[in-house]
Amino acid sequence: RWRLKPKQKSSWTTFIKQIASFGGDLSSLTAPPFILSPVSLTEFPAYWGERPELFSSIAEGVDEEDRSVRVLKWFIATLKGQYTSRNEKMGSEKKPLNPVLGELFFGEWPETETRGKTTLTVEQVSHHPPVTAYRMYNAKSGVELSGFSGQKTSFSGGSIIVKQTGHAVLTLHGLPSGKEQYLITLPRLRIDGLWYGSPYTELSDMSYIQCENGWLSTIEYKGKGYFSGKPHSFKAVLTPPYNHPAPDEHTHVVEGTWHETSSYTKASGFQPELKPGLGTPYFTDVRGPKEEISVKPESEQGEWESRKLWKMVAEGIRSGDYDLASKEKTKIENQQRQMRKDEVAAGTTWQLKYFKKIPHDELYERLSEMYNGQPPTDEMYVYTGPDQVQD
Ligand code: 0T9
Repeated sequence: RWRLKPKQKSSWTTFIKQIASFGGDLSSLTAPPFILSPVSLTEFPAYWGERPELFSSIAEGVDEEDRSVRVLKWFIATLKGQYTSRNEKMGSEKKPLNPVLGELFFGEWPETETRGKTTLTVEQVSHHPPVTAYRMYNAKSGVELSGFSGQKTSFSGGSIIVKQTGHAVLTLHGLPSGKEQYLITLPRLRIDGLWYGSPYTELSDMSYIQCENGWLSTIEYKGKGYFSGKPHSFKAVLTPPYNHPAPDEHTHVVEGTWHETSSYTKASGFQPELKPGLGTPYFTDVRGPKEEISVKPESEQGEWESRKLWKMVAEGIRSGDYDLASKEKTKIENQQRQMRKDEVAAGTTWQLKYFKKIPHDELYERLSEMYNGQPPTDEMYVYTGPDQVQD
């Protein structure tokens, strides 16, 4: 069952034992070279946009119910990219580069006949612990996603358990009925397969998509051996607001696997009108290709942009020159340490460029109480860059 060569095996075992006894911020541990990814965590928010048609067409929903279905569909369709794409591309889950404070990532999914341009802005807003803020916006449809992402990790039963801190807010601007917002919570992860040297991610527990008008999707995640026996299984139930006149007829249940297909197991009397190309017998079918984000070449990027900043480290990892990778990584870390020292000496602090931290997200406070009693204390990073929407 081992996928590793004997020499890798011993360094891997040492690393896993270190994780097991450490149980804190994994980003600070030194992992064996073969598990390193050349991609920084600041690139991960791009997974939200890799089904651009599903994202922009949320605004085409004819009413709250239709739009809630579309938000759920888009969300489920992003999970494959978010949680299995490293396995597909690199053979296993890998340790991403740990972003530096102020690291930036920009990209877009260009306009086509069927959709407007979607842009992504990402900024690393904290280094220890790592926190990434992001904002994705499609001006033509008025669909905007804002959020931030951090992780709390622990070790249990041979797996790394990752509780995601942070949440996302999807806003529909410019609907005839006014602004409409959805609060999206994030699932819990388990990194399995550690002892065999081939880590992969499984999702567990529940996550929620709460529309401020009362429509609520409750998504339950199970792995192999639970309700379907298949890995990457989920069941989503979308329910209408409590005062809806016909709640049962308007409850939707979708079941399947988030990396392949899912279908309605209880369709409401209502079925969303789907655009050509979006309609299949499935609720989601993500077996086909997704669309990766377009990013400017490194030669046109600024010094703080992720791929330029990590260029040499990534080159070292990609080519197997781990001495180069580690030398270049040390350079970046030393520069960072020096900057922090200089700030202390000057009595200044690092200023974020595209986001502003607020201690309490008003939407989170208002909506989180509606479904799972989470204490309303979550902060938020509000986008302050160009192209902001006033409504
Ligand atoms: C937000 C996502 C997140 C980031 C990653 C836990 C993890 C860092 C955070 C949660 C995205 O929207 C979705 C997907 C994968 C998550 C990563 C998987 C992972 O293993 C890493 C952690 C920090 C490690 O690198 C652990 C070390 C190693 C033993 C695993 C290969």
